[in-house]
Amino acid sequence: MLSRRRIELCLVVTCLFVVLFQIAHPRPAVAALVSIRPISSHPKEMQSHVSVMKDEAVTEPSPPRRATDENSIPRLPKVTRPNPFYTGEIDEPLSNGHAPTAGSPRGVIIFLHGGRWHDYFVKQNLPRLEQYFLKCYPYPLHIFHEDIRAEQKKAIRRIVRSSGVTFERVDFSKLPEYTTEEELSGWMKAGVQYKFQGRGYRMMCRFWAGYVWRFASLDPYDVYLRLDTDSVIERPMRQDLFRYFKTQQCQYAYNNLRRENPYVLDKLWPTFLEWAHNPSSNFSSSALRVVEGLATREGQYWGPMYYNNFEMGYMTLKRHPLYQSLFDFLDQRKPYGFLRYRWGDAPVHTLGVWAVLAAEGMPISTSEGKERNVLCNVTKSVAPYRHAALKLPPRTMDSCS
Ligand SMILES: Nc1nc2c(ncn2[C@@H]2O[C@H](COP(=O)(O)OP(=O)(O)O)[C@@H](O)[C@H]2O)c(=O)[nH]1
Ligand SMILES: [Mg+2]
Repeated sequence: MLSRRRIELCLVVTCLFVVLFQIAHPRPAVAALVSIRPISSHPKEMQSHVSVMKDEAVTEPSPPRRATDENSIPRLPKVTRPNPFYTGEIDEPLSNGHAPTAGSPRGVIIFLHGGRWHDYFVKQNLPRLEQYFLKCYPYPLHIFHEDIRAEQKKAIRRIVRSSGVTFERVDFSKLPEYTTEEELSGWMKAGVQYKFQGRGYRMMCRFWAGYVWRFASLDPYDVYLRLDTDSVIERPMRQDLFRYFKTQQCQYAYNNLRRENPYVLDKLWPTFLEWAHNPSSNFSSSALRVVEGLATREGQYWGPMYYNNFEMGYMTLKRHPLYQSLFDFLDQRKPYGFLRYRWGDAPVHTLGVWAVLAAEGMPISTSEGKERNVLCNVTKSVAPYRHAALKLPPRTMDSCS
């Protein structure tokens, strides 16, 4: 029989061993999950690699970060999930653009050309963007399009004299495997759905909500500004919006937070909750409580959305494994709400942005006056923006400060 003293000794040695093992093999944290990988110099090669990235584990939220940590979501591995809209047809920018000044953030302005707005784009939107911003801060433009014509490209390049413009074709022709054109037509006629936008618009919402962030052509950039062809910068911008975004320690910037039409939100919130509670999502209950706090009032989802004609953020936010996993869940699982119920990209990216920032322990609030808040309304402070404004002041040349 072992003496009591020997048993105690054994216990002490075992404890010591456990402690030493913990030190040598710490638990994986979020930082490990999003470790740096080199950027591929072969974007097409990367894009055609369509294996679904395994959702890596976020077992618990990382400790709260200070709002002062600059760009504190670490650089992420590239998104290697499938991208059905990718075509590989891309026109490199002509040399008319000059590079942003040294030390500027690696920013890009992204558009999707198509739908009914071409005239407004070339007559109102782009000339003002050129005069009021690019002339002083020549950030590149990346214009995705379905079928833009050669003369339309030429006209755009004639207007945007200060920046390089890249055109990249996207393919909205194929529906996902889970549906057919016939079934989609039925969905678009069911109930109140006939009052809302059709196939092209619904594909556009899937594009902006998730697939656009998978294009390897956006790899060189850290911060994006997404504008619609009907978004217009009304007056000269007195400072570099991208620099402002960084120096204010923003993670995401918007125009306004408002309520989506409840008729196009059918089942979005329950599907989000299904994703959040699904163990393979690795979304912590504490992060879910944060999102619930912002997205519900008296227990009811109120359909908040960062109005989608203007938004800005770190690429790391939209490429985050949690964001992309949420998007895939919403896009690929029943009820297939983008196509069936015309879910907009705005309420979806609002939930996705909050989910990521909550999981990363960032200070977020819907109240604009809050000091510690990485969500910034920049159109009040820096970027005078209007949606489809018709009565506009004349375009005047303005000297850069
Ligand atoms: N390629 C393509 N672009 C589209 C289509 N529908 C809308 N867009 C573009 O997507 C953006 C958003 O469309 P918009 O009509 O402004 O939507 P809203 O802001 O939700 O009212 C705009 O830049 C449009 O030019 C489409 O069917 N195909
Ligand atoms: Mg719009």
